[in-house]
Amino acid sequence: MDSKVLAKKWWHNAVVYQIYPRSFCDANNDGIGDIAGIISKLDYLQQLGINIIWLSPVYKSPMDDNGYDISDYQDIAAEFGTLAEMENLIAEAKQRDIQIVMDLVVNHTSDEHPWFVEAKKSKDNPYRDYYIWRQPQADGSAPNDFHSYFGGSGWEFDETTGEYYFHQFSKRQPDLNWENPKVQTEVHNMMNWWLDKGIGGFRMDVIDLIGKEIDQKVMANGARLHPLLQEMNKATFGHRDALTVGEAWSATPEIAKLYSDPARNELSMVFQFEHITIGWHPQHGKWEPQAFDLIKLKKVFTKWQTELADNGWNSLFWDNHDLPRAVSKYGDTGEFRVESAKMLATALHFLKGTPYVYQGEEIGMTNVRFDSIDDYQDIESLNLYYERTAAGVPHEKMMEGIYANGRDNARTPMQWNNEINAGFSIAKPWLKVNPNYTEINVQAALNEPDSVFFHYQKLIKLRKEQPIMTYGQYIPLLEDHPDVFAYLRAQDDDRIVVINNFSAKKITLSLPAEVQYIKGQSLISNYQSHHNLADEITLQPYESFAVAYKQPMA
Ligand code: TEU
Ligand code: CA
Repeated sequence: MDSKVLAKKWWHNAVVYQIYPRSFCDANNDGIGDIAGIISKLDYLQQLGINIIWLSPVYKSPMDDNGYDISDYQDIAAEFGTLAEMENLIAEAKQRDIQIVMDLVVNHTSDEHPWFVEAKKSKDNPYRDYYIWRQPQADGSAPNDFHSYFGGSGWEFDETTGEYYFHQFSKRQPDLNWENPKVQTEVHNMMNWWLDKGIGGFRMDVIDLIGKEIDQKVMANGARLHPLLQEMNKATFGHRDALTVGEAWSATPEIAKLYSDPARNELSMVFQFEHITIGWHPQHGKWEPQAFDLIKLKKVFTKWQTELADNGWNSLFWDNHDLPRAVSKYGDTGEFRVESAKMLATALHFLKGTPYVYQGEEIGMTNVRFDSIDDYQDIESLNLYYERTAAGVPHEKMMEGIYANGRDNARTPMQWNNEINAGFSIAKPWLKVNPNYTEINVQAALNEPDSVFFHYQKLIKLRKEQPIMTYGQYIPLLEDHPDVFAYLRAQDDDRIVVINNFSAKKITLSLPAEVQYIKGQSLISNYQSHHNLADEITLQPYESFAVAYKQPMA
């Protein structure tokens, strides 16, 4: 029954907490979150029990894409603080047994990065080949019809040198040319500079795109991708026992194993997004969300749990700074907000892999519906709003797309208490606070022993106590049930059965033979505790629980 024994890693049973610095906590009251604000909340994160913080970019940047456009990789944006404060954050976190994982954004730089400023000067500038330039077509138009993820062409014309440069995101985020060995060395040196400062590893932005083959129109998973990652591993974090997670929207289980099979010396794991994109429209993507289909979602989880069971490692997440809030997408933001938020946490955290908690998820924060497009800040939402409405998409329809999947849903200020601006800042925040902060906030959660916060705290503690949660085999149950996500974890004769009602309905369920009449111990639940099971059970709306038991000898 046991899965192949993996060399144990310090991060195998860790839980990661993602911080979006602009929206976490504003210590100097300029309306923008900062590093001093993060330091002031480390005790709160220690109480939650997390061991790793993934810190979204804090580097110098003109903030065209909120820091995912970096102009100096080895300095801190003034609005976030100073290098000394960053070093203090690393030290203060370590004192609380928390490692800092930095965001590595090297598919592209900012157009204000000195490399690009130089590269634009002339065709024979020594930095020219740090980026991707092509001649215009005979009629002066762009080299090809590649479309940027943020709308418009992926090619921008540069008057000075009469050539186009390539950018997969905004035109102020020119793509780096990873075929240039100088670029590789620059990035490796920068990564070692940060590792020498005591960080615990890197989250790697759109890492699947660095191996692109422009002229063959291969953007992701190009032939050079994995050799580049193996060289990066060898030159930087490979001998440092660091956690590395690559953002790879194009990953399949096969490809994910190439990244995360320890024998290949590439990364610890990847973020894959199949459980996200199944809810998107095949052509119009996230702007025309599709009806939720639990059976489809379960199939995706079972595929990834099963295919990466023995070699490779999964990341587990519902939320991040680009995605809508899970309780709004899969749960209920009204009567059953707390129950559904807890259910989603249990359903995810008992799976095999490394769980990620996005700031605010631990208190059940929800999506937001701002009245006007002018209230939105996200470059992707704004660009696509104007591009799609100009192409005839009705305003209301596009706003529904933004309400459902826009990135600002995840970026409203963290809700610390029910005072002004939710305790995020005394000053007017850079993005409006979600008005439900009066009810949903950390202070209220800490004052309520049965809150979503303490549910996450318990799940994180259980993962440290129950090796089966980390290394146990995953076995799907009730795969065809339209409203219940149930599965087993198995290690030797230890078992955990996990049952989750994804609907607001009461459901009477015939239990699978494997778990009928088991006598066990309740590990966690969001209604009453369950220790022993019979042959059937009636689940309350969004009811969710996990029971540990011994497999009766055959
Ligand atoms: O995201 C990659 C990416 O494709 C998403 O930005 C995109 O929004 C997608 O539609 C998901 O909703 C990474 C970062 O996470 C994101 O914040 C950056 O904007 C992007 O790369 C460029 O650096
Ligand atoms: Ca600030």
